[in-house]
Amino acid sequence: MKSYEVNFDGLVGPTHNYGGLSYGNVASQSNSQQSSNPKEAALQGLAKMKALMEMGFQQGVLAPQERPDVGALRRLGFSGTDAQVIEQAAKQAMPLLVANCSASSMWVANAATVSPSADTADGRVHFTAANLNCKYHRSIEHPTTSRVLGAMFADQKHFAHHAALPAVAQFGDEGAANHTRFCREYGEAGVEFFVFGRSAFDTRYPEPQKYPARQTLEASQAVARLHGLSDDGVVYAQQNPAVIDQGVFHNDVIAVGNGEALFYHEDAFLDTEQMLAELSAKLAKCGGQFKAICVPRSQVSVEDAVRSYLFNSQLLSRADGSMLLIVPQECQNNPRVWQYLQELTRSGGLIREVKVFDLKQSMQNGGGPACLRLRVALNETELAAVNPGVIMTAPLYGTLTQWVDKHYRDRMTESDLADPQLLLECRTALDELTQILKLGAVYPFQIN
Ligand code: SUG
Repeated sequence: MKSYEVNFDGLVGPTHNYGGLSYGNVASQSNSQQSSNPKEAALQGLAKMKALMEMGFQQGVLAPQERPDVGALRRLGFSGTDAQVIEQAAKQAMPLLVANCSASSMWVANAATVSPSADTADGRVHFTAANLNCKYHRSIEHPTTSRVLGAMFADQKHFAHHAALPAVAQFGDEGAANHTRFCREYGEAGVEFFVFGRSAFDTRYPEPQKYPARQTLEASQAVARLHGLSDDGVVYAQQNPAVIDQGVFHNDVIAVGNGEALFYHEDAFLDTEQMLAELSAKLAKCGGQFKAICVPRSQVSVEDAVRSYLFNSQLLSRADGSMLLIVPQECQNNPRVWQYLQELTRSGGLIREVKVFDLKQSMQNGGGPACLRLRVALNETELAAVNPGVIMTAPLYGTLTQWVDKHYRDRMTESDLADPQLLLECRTALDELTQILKLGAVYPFQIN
């Protein structure tokens, strides 16, 4: 049976803004308080989805969340009508209003961890919504994420959904941003690679000194258990704490895998040799041949990797077995990274082509091409069981761009978030969106 990697991209929500909310994420911190352009952000994301669809890849779309999150503000003690809740929060605790307005659900690599049916004990595709417990503004995403994923992958014969892990730092889980899968074919059993930043219960693992390590080993192990993965089908590796301290807040800022290949920076991991040997041995048991593509620090420094987001790229398989790298424009703007990419594609290795996308609006908050997509490997039967409303087509692209043009503002600053009109605009837009994507009622304002 045919199988595919389907990329579900997060549609940028109407409140996209630069809140400076993510300590440890260099772009988020350095662009704090700049004015944003939500309309441009959403159109940039849609342009990438359309381009991949036109290249022949399977492409889907994941809906944004309701923001401002008035329910979350109420849980923090603000009361009255919805407009009064926003007004009080703006007056008394602007940082809380900003956090409750974040459009951060666009980075759907953090929405969930997904295990394809070929890897799981019950032969279903498993999803665990990420608790995103390290940052308040992201920790409020998972209830709606679960409802949206449930509406997209509703058929229980093929899809199993797990609630987010306990919402404590010891089980900090950032979803697919710290998870990669290696396989020969997408439909065959593979090796799931879980990368963690620290251990919550075992003091032998070193920790970063400056910035938080968001993903714990214990969270990764819990997800592997929930999904029914076999020991032979799993490899755990620790991120180098020194790179977390340089701004690598997720492993997908310094490594990306696809098929049998791992493209990574020399300084990305601890115990790299042992990890490569384990990946190679376990993939061989699945009939695959592991291929490591290491980028040496002498050619690209960690700083350049973080600035350019070279590794936050999408590594895609082409029909002839070679691979294509989707990178953000920031890679082209960095002479050392661009030089490296020229040499890489000319070398006759696995990665033959690089395509550049302008995703500046998202990049300025630390979200590149890979952050914006959730990969779901599906066989033909499973793909047919996905809600067809969320699969990208030329007409859907047209409808969504019109929807963005109609509802989104082209400028947003902190003071705009206090405008009670913004809440109404967002709800009107999202109500229409659930009809476009045929999701049913998934937002708090639709179900409460
Ligand atoms: O969690 N930025 C996100 C970026 C997530 C990127 N995802 C992956 N690497 N997969 C984060 O730090 C910034 C929001 C703000 O500052 O307004 C933010 O949440």
